[in-house]
Amino acid sequence: MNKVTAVQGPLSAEQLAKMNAYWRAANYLSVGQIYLKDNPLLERPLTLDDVKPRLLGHWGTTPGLNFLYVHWNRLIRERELNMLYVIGPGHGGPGLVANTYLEGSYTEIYPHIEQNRDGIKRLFRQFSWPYGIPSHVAPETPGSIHEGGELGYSLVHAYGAAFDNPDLIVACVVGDGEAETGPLATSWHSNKFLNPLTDGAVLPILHLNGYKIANPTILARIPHAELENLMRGYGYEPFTLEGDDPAVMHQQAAAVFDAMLDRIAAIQKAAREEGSTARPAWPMLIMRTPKGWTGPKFVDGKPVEGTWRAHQVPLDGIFQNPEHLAQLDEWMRSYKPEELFDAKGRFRPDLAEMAPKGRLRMGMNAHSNGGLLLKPLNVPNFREFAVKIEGRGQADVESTRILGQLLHAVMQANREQKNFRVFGPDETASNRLADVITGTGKAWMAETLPVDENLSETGRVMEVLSEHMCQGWLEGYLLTGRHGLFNCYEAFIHIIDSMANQHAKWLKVTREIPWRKPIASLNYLLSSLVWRQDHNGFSHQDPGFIDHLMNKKADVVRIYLPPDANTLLSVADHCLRSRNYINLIVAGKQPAPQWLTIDEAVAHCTLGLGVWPWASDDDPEVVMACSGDVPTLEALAAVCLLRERVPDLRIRVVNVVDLMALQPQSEHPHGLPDEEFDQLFPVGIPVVFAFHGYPWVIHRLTYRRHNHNNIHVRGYKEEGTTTTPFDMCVLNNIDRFQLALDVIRRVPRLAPKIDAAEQWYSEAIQRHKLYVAENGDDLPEIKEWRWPKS
Ligand SMILES: Cc1ncc(C[n+]2csc(CCOP(=O)(O)OP(=O)(O)O)c2C)c(N)n1
Ligand SMILES: [Mg+2]
Repeated sequence: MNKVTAVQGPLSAEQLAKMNAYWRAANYLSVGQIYLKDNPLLERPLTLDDVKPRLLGHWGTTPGLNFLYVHWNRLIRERELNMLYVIGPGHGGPGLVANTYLEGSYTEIYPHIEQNRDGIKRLFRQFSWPYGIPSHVAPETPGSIHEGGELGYSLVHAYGAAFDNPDLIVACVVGDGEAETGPLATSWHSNKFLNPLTDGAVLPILHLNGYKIANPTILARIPHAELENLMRGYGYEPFTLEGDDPAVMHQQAAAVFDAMLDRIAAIQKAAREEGSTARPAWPMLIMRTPKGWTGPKFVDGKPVEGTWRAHQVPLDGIFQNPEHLAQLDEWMRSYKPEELFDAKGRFRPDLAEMAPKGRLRMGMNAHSNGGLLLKPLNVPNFREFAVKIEGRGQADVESTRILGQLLHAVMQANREQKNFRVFGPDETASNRLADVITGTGKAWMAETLPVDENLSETGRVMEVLSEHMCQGWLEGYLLTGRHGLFNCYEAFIHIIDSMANQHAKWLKVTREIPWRKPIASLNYLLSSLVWRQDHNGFSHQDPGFIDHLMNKKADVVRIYLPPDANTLLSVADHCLRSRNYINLIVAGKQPAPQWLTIDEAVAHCTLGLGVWPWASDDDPEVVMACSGDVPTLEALAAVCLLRERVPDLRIRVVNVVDLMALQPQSEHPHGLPDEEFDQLFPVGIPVVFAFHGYPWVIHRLTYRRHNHNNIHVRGYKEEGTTTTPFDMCVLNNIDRFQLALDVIRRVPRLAPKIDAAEQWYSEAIQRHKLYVAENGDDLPEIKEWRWPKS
């Protein structure tokens, strides 16, 4: 392995030998991280005292990743490439740490990891060590925008990074196991959205090491021609690199990468200089190398290199088995560390100089620390789009349509700096955001027909029926310093629950890493909501993404339920300008009454929740709380019913826009101080709360509040079908009659009225049910109900 004989190819003999030495150094440092806590340069025979007590890490994927790093370094230097390296199998963390150390980035960012023996010792010791660094490519790893812990998102992140970055090349390793995941399988189609004129390039490498943890991979066990055809079918031009002899492989790799980069350059030239608008077949590489390449070939008589057994720690049980210790010693010495590091432990200068310099080093690429490049989004004055309120609740407006107008203006205002995109799974128009498409177009590099509308090679709205792709593209886009918004049907956003988890984790950790600069927030707009699935029914009814996000760190998540268009504008403006959050905005698209003037909306959103004085009495006996547009409508209608039935009842209406304000301040930065909460919801006063989502969300948020025992919540309780909007409320007991009855039941002095109220409730619901069954629509008095004009 170490004796690299000259083989014909683009590399000179010296270059080949040095590249191989560099690769040996990266592999040596990778193995060292997994195993050693001392004796970093193997200056004495290994003893058990040198070995970590817990061997935690993944070797199998690492030598392949290291091999590519060395080759990217050559190409970056020779071609002055601006290159980002995205690693799908992020469990190959030791490799990325090793390489960023060798190129000097690591020491620059973490000066205590010096370029000497002590530094290497610390480098080894910190890996997978309590309070050290994670075993995966993580936010702590320089050069990374991708954790890779949860497999499946590498390619979509790579594309997200490449959009609107015409000078960037994103080399992306896809694990052959990772390639079996749903998100990755669909991500190949991203090439139908990448424009060589205005976007950068993605260079996918399918790392066909043949195995996952315990099984072969599908793509390694189909005929090579079938695999090539699969890639051709996805629209790529497949190249292949196969073998295990380093000398041959370095030459072949250099030749194949030269060819692939020439191909990328030709595609870009055709688009940028020759006016070609054709969708190109971008090159991709199938790299067939052994799993655990250069590691132990056999352990305890069983084959390891080139098999699934190489996945994690090929030699375990070192403390029980002296033979394994000897084998580790032999394996590590096979890289000849004494030839790679000088007596002080410094990487040999003639090898070190093979790395690119400054920002060209992949560990230092500014795109991997997107906050460095982040330009603030130009957000035009949202007040210009305000809905005029002439009488509360009188006009019906589609709130998201108003937001669409703002988003359109945002798109125009950032046309020059090209750093804003809107993503959605085929529902942007359905969610009434069509204005953002007008004049902007939807990105589309595939075929178009005369019947198509608004498809454009330079479109900035990204629509694909894959929530995974929308989410992944947006993440890649944000992590490289841009802005965006993901609009989705409420029920189906759950498809990316897990991706949202991972992004939340990334944000949580980066907040604690000083050199990671803040990035734009990930903004979700959920529309097509649970309450208004008139034609779609039960399958489309699920407000549970709120519950899901609530589990995340309070520092990271914000959840807003604007009740009308003006509050939606104010919330959206705030979210688009924010940093390092996941903002969830839940807002309806159906025509709905409008409540607040724009000034009131801004004031209300600033507080997050508050009394609506125009609907409230002084010295309340009951609080009618509401959050979400439909619950707000029902709560206000209930207030009117109560004023008719119990004219002397004193009611306070509190609306909640910022859900997190309900939590105590100790739990969330937006939490309302207890004294203020007690003023809104006085101790001893019953609260009837109409909530957009699952009712226990409100209990969870308020359980430490003094008045919690008096908070009674109505919300979605998993009752649904294809029915009328008001019947949905009735089915889930959040309708105005139920809320009014709840109030009568809860206010002590109204106890004598309960029987009559229950009778009244039954009659009202019966009348409603009969009418709906007969007419297929809601009662006119329900549909046409308006807040009384003052
Ligand atoms: C979504 C997901 N499912 C399962 C795992 C557990 N896991 C970690 S590594 C691995 C095998 C990965 O195989 P491959 O992508 O081929 O990577 P490599 O062979 O390069 O290690 C699995 C299943 C995971 N990390 N993510
Ligand atoms: Mg594999």
